Amino acid sequence: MAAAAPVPRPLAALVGAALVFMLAACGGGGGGGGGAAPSALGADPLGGAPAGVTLRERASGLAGPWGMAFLPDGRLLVTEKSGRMQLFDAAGGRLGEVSGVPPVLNFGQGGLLDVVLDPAFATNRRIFFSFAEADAANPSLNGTAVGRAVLDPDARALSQAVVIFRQLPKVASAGHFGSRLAFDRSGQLFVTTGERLADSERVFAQDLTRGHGKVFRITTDGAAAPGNPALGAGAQPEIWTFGHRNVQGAALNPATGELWISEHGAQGGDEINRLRPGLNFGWPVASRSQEYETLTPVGPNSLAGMEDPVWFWERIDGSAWTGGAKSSIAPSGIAFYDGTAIPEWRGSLFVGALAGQALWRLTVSGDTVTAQQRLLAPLGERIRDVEAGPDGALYLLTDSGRLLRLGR
Ligand SMILES: [Ca+2]
Repeated sequence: MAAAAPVPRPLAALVGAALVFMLAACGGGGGGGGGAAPSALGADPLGGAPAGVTLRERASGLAGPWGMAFLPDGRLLVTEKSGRMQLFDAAGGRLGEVSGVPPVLNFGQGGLLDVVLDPAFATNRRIFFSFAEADAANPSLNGTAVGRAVLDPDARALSQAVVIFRQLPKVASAGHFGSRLAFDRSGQLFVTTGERLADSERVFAQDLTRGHGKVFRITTDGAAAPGNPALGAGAQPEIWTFGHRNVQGAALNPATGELWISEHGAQGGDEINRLRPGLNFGWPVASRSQEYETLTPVGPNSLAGMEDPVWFWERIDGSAWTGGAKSSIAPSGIAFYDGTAIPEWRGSLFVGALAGQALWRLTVSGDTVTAQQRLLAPLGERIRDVEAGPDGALYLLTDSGRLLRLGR
């Protein structure tokens, strides 16, 4: 594969630029916490970022925020893993809970996960959300599912909620549900999942008759989308790509219209992949991961007929692996920056890191990543989701319950 060797970034290089971390007043009732006065962090949390970019806290006190979607009026829907959906105004004021979210399975890594708007939201007010769902007949079994509902004109309640898609078969596991949602340019919906973590389950990421470790592409009614690849007899027709481990980031590349995803490796081997229909992304046959317990490689780095990632991490700080135990950034939500407010960032892919407690900026040229930059490491936050806002800023959700705005 052709990814350039990652460049170590000494901490000293992160210090000294003219950038100030601002704690904006936390607006709105129930926001919880929130410093009132702007305060300097004392060091540049963005190392190398353009001058004048600031990080501000817009809200805090969320309980396990997981996904977000901007409404056309600038208000923001935020999911919480427990099953709540919250609405914020443009300034980060909490407007309250959105009622009518169907019950979800809040278990292990599962819960209420991502949320996206219908491309025709302005006229149909439909939203889609992914979540973990227990099996109706056997509650020990579970899987990822996708719901659709109509948001009322005040954006305070859902109605007409239906489940349009289920990852099948359901299995007994607390891990690796994925899940992100993204629409393509033709109005079809990508649904990312995971391979359910257990050694006995992960092999099925290579099994086209099962929903483990797949990215699906469906219509807004949940059927297999037109144009999906023909993958042979017995293959689930909703499958777009396979051989994935746990896909918790997904974004359409604005330059090409193709879906890019982030994917957790095991011990090391976190990936960014560019998807094309019918391709096999290798897990658990080819990877740059090590097994957690033994540190033995999970297959070779590459195999014929399987896709290498466009970018990978084998060390938590982005440095090159030189032997011994690998480490993981644990990538979650991703977003391409297509705004005009920060021209230097146009075309970049931003990747939130959980274990890695950073925001990675990848410079993308065509189908390849040409450089990486590790941002916000001094902040010490697990970054769960990243979205580009209508104001040209980046919005971040942290596991500590904060909504952050990074922009001018
Ligand atoms: Ca892979």
